[in-house]
Amino acid sequence: MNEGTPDYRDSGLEFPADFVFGSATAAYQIEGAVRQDGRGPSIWDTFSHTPGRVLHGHTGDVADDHYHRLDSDLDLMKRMGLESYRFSIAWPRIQALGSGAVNPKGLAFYSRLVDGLLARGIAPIATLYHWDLPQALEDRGGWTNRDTSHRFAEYAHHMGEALGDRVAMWTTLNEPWCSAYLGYGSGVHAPGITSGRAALTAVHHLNLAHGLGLSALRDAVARPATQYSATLNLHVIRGVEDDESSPEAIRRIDALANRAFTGPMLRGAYPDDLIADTASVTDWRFVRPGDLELINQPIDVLGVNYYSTVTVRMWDGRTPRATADGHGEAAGSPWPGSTTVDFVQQPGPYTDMGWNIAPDGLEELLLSLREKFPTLPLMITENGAAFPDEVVEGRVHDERRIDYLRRHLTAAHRAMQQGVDLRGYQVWSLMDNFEWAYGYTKRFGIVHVDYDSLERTVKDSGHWYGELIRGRRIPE
Ligand code: IFM
Repeated sequence: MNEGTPDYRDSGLEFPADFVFGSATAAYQIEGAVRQDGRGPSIWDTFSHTPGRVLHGHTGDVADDHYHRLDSDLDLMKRMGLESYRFSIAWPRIQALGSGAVNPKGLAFYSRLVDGLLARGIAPIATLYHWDLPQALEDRGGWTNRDTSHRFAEYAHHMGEALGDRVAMWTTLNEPWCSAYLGYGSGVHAPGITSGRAALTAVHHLNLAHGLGLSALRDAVARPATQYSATLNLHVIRGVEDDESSPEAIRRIDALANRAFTGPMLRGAYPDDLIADTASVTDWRFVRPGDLELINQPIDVLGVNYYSTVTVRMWDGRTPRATADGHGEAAGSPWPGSTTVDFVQQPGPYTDMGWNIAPDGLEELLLSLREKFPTLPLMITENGAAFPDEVVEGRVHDERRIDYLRRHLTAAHRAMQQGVDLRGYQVWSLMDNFEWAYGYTKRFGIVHVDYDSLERTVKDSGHWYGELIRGRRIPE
């Protein structure tokens, strides 16, 4: 590889012995069994059953039927050689209405999952919230209601008590950006609300839930080696060459997408420019005295989800706007107070999501996090690509996914060589699954799922990843 202009297609690069290679999923995307064993409805059940919300009317009712195939899925992970498995817990399985007594059958499922992982030598990484809010809480305002943050802390405490002796690493929230801005701003995700004010209120209550949840977990867990984290989908934002408006657009999107979370969580303050940019939308009076101290809890690792970059400029109101920002046709805007930022089509190649493949963005992100938070260890908690894979004579030849993974692992390795304290990498995703508003039309798995028979087939990328884990180096 030429050091001047890396193409990131490297092989042979070695990873340290304690670097954890695994893969990730989320409850609603794989479990199915949505009405079984006392699980209550979540906002994604409601949303997906509302006509027009999800492509082809797909729902998570069956998904990968992981709930019923737990043991064989665990065996599959073991055969693939995974060292960790990042899963999420469906809050409505634990508390059907989002509060009150816990459902023993819900707990039993996750307890069996954690035991099954440990028995196979796979470290459990548990996410408490990956978007499936109990519908009963949404009926009282969801993340726009401060009480939801307190209910989340109660749920976190229950989970810490139940699984805290065995879970290696806890993550409070997955991608609160999506929960807040896509759920309450653009409305392309559940609960489908389109209000800038609601989105910013949700941002704060999600941050508060993170802080309260982390404290509640720590109180409940006695295991000294346990690690605590949050997972953010930080945006890598680029400007349009020679466009004078780009720096302003970059600053605005950085404030909304990145610093709205890293500010309170890691520095104990919302950025002044974020408050100013959104002044026409809200006065932020939902931030009460003492909240920022509650949110600013120490974490052991920051989870980083990375897929692609965005390129922005300010829209002048006259010329036609460029493209949307890769999150589907939005009725509302996911950018409260900055709706005139224009998201420009980026150079390819692209994945099946239309997202540009940019491993340099991952290297840049990891380096910039090290610069901003020098003592904070990082873990890539999601990275991967959707392609339209097919099983042909029992095999899935997903060369493009292997290429994507190779290039992003090369980027991660390069960042580590430059001093980034990166602890692990979790491929998104273990298996094809319900891709939210896109239903089952986008395949991210390193394992193929036939949605008629639910048969699993390890893709070539899954075999390649297994080889990487065994050798601790990027294979040919
Ligand atoms: O499928 C999602 C996941 O739930 C959260 N991060 C991004 C993935 C791909 O869109």
